[in-house]
Amino acid sequence: MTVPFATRSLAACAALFSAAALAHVSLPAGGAAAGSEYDAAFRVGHACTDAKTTTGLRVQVPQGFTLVQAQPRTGWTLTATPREVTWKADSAQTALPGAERAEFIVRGKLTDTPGPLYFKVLQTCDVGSADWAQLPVAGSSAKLALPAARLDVLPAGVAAVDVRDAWVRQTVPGQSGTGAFMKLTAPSGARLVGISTPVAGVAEVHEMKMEGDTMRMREVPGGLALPARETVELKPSGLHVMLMDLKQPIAKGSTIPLTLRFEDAKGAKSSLKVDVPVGAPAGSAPESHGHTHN
Ligand SMILES: [Cu+2]
Repeated sequence: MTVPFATRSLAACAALFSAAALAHVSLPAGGAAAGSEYDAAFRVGHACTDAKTTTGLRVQVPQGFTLVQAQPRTGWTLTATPREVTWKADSAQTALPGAERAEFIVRGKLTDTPGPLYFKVLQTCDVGSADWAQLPVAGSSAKLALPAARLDVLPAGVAAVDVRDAWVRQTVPGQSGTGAFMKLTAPSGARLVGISTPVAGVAEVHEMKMEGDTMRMREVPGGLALPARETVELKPSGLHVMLMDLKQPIAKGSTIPLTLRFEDAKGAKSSLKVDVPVGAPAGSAPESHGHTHN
């Protein structure tokens, strides 16, 4: 069925609107290493209900986070005490428009004890305010209307990297290699330096490069850099994980365990094990050309 253009663009607008309405003041997923110095970047992606701009943000510093410094914002007044950091727009002109995203960054030293930390954030707007201060209730999975920002403090060796929308391409009989795709975000920055899986003899991160008229792939030299808080997407015809020397067919409906190994800027090693479903997710564009390796 063909969707008329007008209907499709309306649907896209509705999707954008609802995503904005559901957004929270939050920290990037992926967590942070216990004992590390961490830039908590609070993302504000919308104003309060019925408001047009965000005019202030107050972050309560939880136990387990020792404030080092807060990042000033042009046109805003910053006040910081060990327990509280506040930014306030100097005028309506410097307030944050509802449709704009911004990060408010607080650097601190994290506790050595792994576990979740919750930052309560009060967002004030041209009209009203939103108190992002609700904590999860033990034993309840009910969705909170105004959740506090959560940070997962991770034990040593567990990678502070968020892995999303991962999938592995299924194989046809006789195929010896395939690709794995995902979105990776490292809140504090990291480098993907190795991959392993029991289903493949070799697993590498590949990049695609034009050589004359030919698209070729090769292993990313020195590992794949994941800049802090930037999402790096591995996708068909772009960066990808190449699984070679397959030991079994990769069947749709199964899952493939992948172990991703990372290093941070100081050389500290960590890893993450993910179970990746086989088959392109619904809505993703099918690959237009074959994926060969040489
Ligand atoms: Cu490849």
